[in-house]
Amino acid sequence: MSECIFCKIINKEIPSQVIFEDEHVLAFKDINPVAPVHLLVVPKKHRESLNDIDVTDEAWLGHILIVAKKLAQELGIADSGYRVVNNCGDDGGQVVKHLHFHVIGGQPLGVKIC
Ligand code: DGP
Repeated sequence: MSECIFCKIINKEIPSQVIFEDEHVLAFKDINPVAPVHLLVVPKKHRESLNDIDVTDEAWLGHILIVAKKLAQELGIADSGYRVVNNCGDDGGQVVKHLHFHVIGGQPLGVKIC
C-alpha cells in the first residue's frame, strides 16, 4: 500500500474536499489555503515530480491544465486572474512528493519571483 499522502487522498483512504474528479485527475482544496481559492490538481498516476514525467505522460499532463482552467472559470476567478504553480524538488519548495499543481486566486496575489 502506498505511503504517499496524495495517493491516499486519491484512493479515498483519507478525506479531502474534492472539487473535481475524472479518470486522470483529482482536484481538491488545499489544507493550508493561501488565498480564497486554493486547489490542488493532482494526477491519479503517481509521479514524484515534474522530473519523473516523460513523453508517455503528455496527454494527462495537458489535461491537468485544461482542468485547472475549467475550475478557475467555474469558481469565478478566471477573469480577475489566478496562478497555476508547480513546485519541483527541494529547491523548488516541493513538500509533498506526488506531482501536483496549485490553482490559487480570488484576491490579488502577492510576491512574484518570476
Ligand atoms: P507543495 O509545497 O507544493 O508540495 O504543496 C503541498 C500542498 O499540499 C501544501 O500547500 C499543503 C497541501 N497538503 C498537504 N497535505 C495535505 C492533506 O492531507 N490534505 C490536503 N487537502 N492538502 C494537503
